[in-house]
Amino acid sequence: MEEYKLFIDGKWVNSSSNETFLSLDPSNKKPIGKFQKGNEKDVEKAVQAAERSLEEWKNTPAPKRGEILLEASYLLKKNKQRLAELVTQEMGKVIKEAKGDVQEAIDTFEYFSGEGRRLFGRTTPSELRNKFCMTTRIPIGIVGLITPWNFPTAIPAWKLAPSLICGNTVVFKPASDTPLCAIEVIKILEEAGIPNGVVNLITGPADKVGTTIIKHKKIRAISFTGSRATGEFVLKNAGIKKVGLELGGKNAIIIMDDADLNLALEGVIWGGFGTTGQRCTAASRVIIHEKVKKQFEKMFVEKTKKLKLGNGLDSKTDVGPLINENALKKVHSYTEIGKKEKAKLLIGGNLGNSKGYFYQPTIFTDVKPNMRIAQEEIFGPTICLISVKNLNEAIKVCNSVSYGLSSSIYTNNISNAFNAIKDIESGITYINSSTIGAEVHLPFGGVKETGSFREAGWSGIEEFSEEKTIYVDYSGKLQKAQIDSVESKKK
Ligand code: UN1
Repeated sequence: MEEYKLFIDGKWVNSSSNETFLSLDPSNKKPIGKFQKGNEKDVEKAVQAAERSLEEWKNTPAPKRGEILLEASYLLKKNKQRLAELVTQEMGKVIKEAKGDVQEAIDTFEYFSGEGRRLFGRTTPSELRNKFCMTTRIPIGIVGLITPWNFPTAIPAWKLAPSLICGNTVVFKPASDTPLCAIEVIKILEEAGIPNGVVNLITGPADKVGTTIIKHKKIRAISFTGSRATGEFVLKNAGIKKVGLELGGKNAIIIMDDADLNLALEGVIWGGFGTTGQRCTAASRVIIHEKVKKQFEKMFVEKTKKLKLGNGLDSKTDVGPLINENALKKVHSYTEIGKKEKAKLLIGGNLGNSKGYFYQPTIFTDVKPNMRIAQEEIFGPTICLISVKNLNEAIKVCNSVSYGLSSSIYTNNISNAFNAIKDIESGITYINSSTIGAEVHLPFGGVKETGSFREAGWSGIEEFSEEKTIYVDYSGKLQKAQIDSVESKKK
């Protein structure tokens, strides 16, 4: 079995721990490679390399940095099929979605390469004569990126591309369930010509690698996507750093009585069971108008019955495995919780084929908004149906959770749609489409306990740079803001 290395200062090296861990294919539990169990010393070396390379990288013209990102985007495209198969193998999502994952990485590198010729600042008039005011974007310095396993190429790209175009250097820790996908992304950056030390990759355990990155004084920003518990740990331990957190969701699709139910059903299946429910944006609640509840339940169960569970490389598979044993236990424990809470199990609720970490697509109905299955993030193929009397109640139920990432409403009534846009508490709202499928050139992120981070799109630039304010006084005399400007008005 192949043994993979850490990437520090442009070289692939062993960890000083001399220990490795395995990454498994979740569809058959077979190992796909050996990876370095990085530790504090490795992170320290990575930080030193990132520090050494910072001066040269931040002084490289941004359009030149952009050329490397564009090349990375081309190389990802060239390797799309191979990488997508790897995403399926290491993470489990079906091949069509795995291609989408890689495409999201391609698009992200392409988008941010263009930002190298923008990175706009602003100019604005001064309150004084012969004085010029403007802002410019400057790098933060060394940034620490910690990514989850559910989008093993796309989310690293979301964080790497804006970090790099803004002139930062990077210490990157990928999730231990998908180290190989991360290594492949870094290999592509290496091939695209990223200078030594600008990007450093450390695989390994959270308590050694993650914690050291989070606490490190020389790392000036942390960007983290993952669980709420870890997000809280980041906040408590990062010290005075820029911190960006994306901590999940309990996203709802609202279906009104005037909706196209067939369209809504497709959106629910795609948003709830796509990626086996393992997206931060997954639709895990369906808030349905009571008038159409019975009819929708029937359609929903019929369609769910036909979904084929299996290895994602098989083109006939609709739903792949969960990521690992713990995820399987967690998802099943929520089925038990739902039953205890007296929600009605319509379909599923059991483990699938035990060769891998499979779980049946599961639907609960007659769910009350305050039940745990309707409040907590399950991160699996479990959907809760909650019935409501009108839009006001639907929005109230939608907002009754602590998260606020994505949301959706199916309606053919324009005022329902606009009221939902105005009143739903979430970072993203879709009208007549599911809760998933964000595009890379728009801001992505949530409100409330999802964290107020925005990445991707123009927000990625704001997140991974600092704004510097510049005043140029060419009057040749001492001019005092707030004082002379008021005096000259009086004259
Ligand atoms: C995530 O689940 O953390 O909008 C990211 C979507 C994808 C990204 C999801 N483009 O569902």
